[in-house]
Amino acid sequence: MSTAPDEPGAHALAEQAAARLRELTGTPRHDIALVMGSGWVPAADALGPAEVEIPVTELPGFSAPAVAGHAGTIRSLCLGDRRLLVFLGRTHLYEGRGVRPVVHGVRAAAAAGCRAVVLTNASGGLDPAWSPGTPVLIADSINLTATSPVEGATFIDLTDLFARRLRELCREVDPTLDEGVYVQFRGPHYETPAEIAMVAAIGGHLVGMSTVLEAIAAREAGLEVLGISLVTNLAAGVGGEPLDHAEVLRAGRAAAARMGSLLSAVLPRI
Ligand code: 8IG
Repeated sequence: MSTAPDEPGAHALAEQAAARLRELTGTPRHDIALVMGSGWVPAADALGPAEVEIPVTELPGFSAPAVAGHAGTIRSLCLGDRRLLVFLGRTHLYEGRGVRPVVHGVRAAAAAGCRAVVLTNASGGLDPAWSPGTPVLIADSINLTATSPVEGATFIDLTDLFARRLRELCREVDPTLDEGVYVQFRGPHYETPAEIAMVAAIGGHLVGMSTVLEAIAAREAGLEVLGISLVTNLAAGVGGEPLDHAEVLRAGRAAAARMGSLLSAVLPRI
């Protein structure tokens, strides 16, 4: 995306956001960032009360999220000896503002000192065994957005995009957790059954509209990435039911307690 010559670059803008975050939280650095997707806000509540909660629009480079169920605030809180930065809501590529705003939170978190990011989302599942409300670890991903957050000829290794170490930590806490390959579409429409058949053919297990571009930006910034997807519906044509955003939010609320205790157990060990 082209920008005016006097506009700050993406990384400079992230530095500005981190500086303002330090002022507003009175905290010199944060350790772990969490991005809470659709239906994940109740799980964020389970981490404990925010010491500071800031509307994202108070920080340079953020805009108010457009989607119901995406709160658009940032919390700072301590869990054990870790200082968490929790983003309630995210910017999606389908909002049409380009890639930079989609990954700005991750870049701001990196500039704020975070060494790891937990990216959560809600998704459609291709495996009929995943009933709505099933959490699945993201083992790898396929980017079908036809874009990248990386600007210029910077070649980022994505061999271990979603850190094996962090998936194994999650499985020590909950050995029943399944894993799968997450496929990011631009959206905002859901897929056709033919597209879901394509996803199955190329090795995908989960479909959604977020996370992969953020994970790439996080790797560029040197963060470890944990991805957890909450399957809230069967992908188009798998279950025979039409897809519905209200169903997504309901499944999130129902799974919140399990997700909250998983995160509370895993975060202190990251
Ligand atoms: I929740 O079935 C949720 N998000 N692309 N497809 C895509 N995104 C989703 C889906 C889905 N369910």
